Amino acid sequence: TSAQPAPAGITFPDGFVWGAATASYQIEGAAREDGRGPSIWDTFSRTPGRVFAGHTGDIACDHYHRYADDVALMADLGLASYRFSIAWPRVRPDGTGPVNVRGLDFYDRLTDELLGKGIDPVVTLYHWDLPQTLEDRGGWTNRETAEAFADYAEIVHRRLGDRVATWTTLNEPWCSAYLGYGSGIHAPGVQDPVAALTAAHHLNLAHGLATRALRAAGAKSISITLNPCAVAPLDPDSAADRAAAHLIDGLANRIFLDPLFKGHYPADVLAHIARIADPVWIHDGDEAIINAPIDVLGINYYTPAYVSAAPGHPGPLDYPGSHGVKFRAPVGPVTDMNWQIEPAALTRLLTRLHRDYPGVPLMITENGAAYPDGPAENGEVHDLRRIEYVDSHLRACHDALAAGVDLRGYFAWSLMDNFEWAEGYAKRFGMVHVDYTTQQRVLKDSAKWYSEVIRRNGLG
Ligand code: GBH
Repeated sequence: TSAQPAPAGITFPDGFVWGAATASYQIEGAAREDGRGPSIWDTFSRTPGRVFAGHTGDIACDHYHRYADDVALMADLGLASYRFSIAWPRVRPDGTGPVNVRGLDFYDRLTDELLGKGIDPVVTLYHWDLPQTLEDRGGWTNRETAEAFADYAEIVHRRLGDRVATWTTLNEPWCSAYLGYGSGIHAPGVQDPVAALTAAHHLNLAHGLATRALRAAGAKSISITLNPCAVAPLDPDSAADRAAAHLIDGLANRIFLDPLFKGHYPADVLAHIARIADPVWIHDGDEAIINAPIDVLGINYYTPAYVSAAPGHPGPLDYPGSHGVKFRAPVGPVTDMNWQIEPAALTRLLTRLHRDYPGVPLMITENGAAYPDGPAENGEVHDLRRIEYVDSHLRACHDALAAGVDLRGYFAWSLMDNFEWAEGYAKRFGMVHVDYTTQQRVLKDSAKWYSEVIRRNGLG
């Protein structure tokens, strides 16, 4: 075999959006401040055994107090956009009822700080921190949570809509539904396939109702972020493996994408659900609400999945009713999450979405890698593997563009090291290193490299 040629330089289209992303519970801290109510992640992380080493988001990156310094860092990097999420329990501590103005004030200050530095704020309304009061009434298994979400969306828009153009309803409803209520590895930690499927529908409905409210309020750009599973049959020549992949594609992807863009759940997905329970939670007219037009589809991508038919295999709890399906263990290089690295799977995913759901522009709203970067030494962190990960995935994005995919931008996950959910602070996804003792921020090599990518709008 001959040596690989050095990859050629590539340039992205004019106006390609370069950003970085975070989420409220993962960075803010200040969990009991300024009238914030508890979220399901406060409850979950304070429950022994749920999160690695008992870590919580009580302090996290203390971004609530350090937001101005953090925005200055973003400006140093040359970010055009910053994707952050709003904590529902800061805005409405009980999910419904009184509005907590001091919570809105924080996002108002953050928005103005960003705009003052020429950075476009991209708001996600829900990145998993559901008010605990709503969970006490069933959380996402309760249809009323979807209605409460639309009210909350309108409240936030009323305060920020004059300055925030881009609104994302939900981040990764698959995770909220299936990790929250299926496998229970995320808050609220429920293990119940029926609850998981019910939650998936109510999350879809929440998106549709919020989209309607935001549209009526004049929101400029509305989107949802999904984490489509880049699933493929382990043996493409095996009909049984192809059927297994189709089942997972239905439960992971088409259950969200089809009502969103086609106005109805796929027949095979409905039949699958019906084998588990009578889906009485899907009401006439719901699919039409979910089908409201959106302006952008956000895609979070990290890793592919290869599945095979394995009769008798229990199947993962985060895919309700998937017994007989086996996920292959990662092959080849993996990140610190043990997630297989395969940039070409991102190109395939984007091409497929563009083909099957044409007409909606796509945005990479998260992509990145965890590596156990050592503590900063002499103000430096050498995270070459993260640079390689992002470089190769940007090339995969460029390949999708070349194939005609309407991809508008890329947000790195994450701006800084943060609370990685069930993994606590043990996994570091940041381009900026955070010392959790001193709260000192240090630009990793990847941050410096990324700012150069942004400056030249491409890769050398
Ligand atoms: C995102 O979730 C979140 O939006 C973000 O908050 C989080 O910090 C970030 O990613 C990093 O985790 O376990 O081998 O089957 C991503 C969640 C990751 C869930 C990939 C499904 C499948 C890989 N997804 N995972 S595997």
